[in-house]
Amino acid sequence: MIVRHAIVRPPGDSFAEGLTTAGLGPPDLVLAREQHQAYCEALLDCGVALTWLPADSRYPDSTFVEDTAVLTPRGAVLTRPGAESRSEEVAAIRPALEPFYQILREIETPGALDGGDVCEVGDHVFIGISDRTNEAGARQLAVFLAEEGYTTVTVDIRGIPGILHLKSGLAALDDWRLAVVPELIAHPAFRSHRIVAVAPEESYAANCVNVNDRILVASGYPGFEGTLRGLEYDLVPLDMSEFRKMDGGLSCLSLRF
Ligand code: CIR
Repeated sequence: MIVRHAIVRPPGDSFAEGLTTAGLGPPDLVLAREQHQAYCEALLDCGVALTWLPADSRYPDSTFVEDTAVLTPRGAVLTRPGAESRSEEVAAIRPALEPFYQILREIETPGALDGGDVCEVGDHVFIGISDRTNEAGARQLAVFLAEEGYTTVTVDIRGIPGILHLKSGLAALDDWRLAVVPELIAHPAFRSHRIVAVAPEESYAANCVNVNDRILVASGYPGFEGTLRGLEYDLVPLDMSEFRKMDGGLSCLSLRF
């Protein structure tokens, strides 16, 4: 997919009050903002135009904009986040999407869905069933995506430690190759794709993002970086330490379309 545009929102003053299970201590807000700035510059370098939303301290997790919508070249779906504290983030993102999409479809109750559970690979989409995304939410999204010509399959990630969303453990390196954490490698949903295994001690690095044929990758994971370089991917390593403390990764920080 060619990425022409991305929506980003820097972390607000309440960032440290967001949801987390990482157990890595509180994030340093100044450093988080620097890392966010570097992330935005990397997107610009990849030829992406940015919509830079103002920080919104009403919602501590609102820098993780990816969870609020599912965007494809063919349509847009506003999500219904599985965490109560994040539900209002969707209304806050809507005005930023309206200039780009005539129709914004919506996940409705009893469906729950976080964008981090949705991984598009060519015309095929993996939808994670997680503590945030339920079967009803996945079914609603699958119907919308089928109308846009996508096939979908669900992947149940509940109970896998350290994997909040499907994309915490899975990334599309291109239209046929996936980066996958050990716990998901044998999943039948990935049988027809090429797999790049991420070592267990480097699991966090699985959340990488292809932006116009460059791969944004978390820095500090030399094994994974070496593997990708060996496969001749053009890498952009970025320090994600402060977002990791809040269970966030590279994909979560933007809505790309
Ligand atoms: C949360 O728990 O919702 C945030 N602290 C982290 C969200 C990360 N988003 C993502 O993986 N797409």
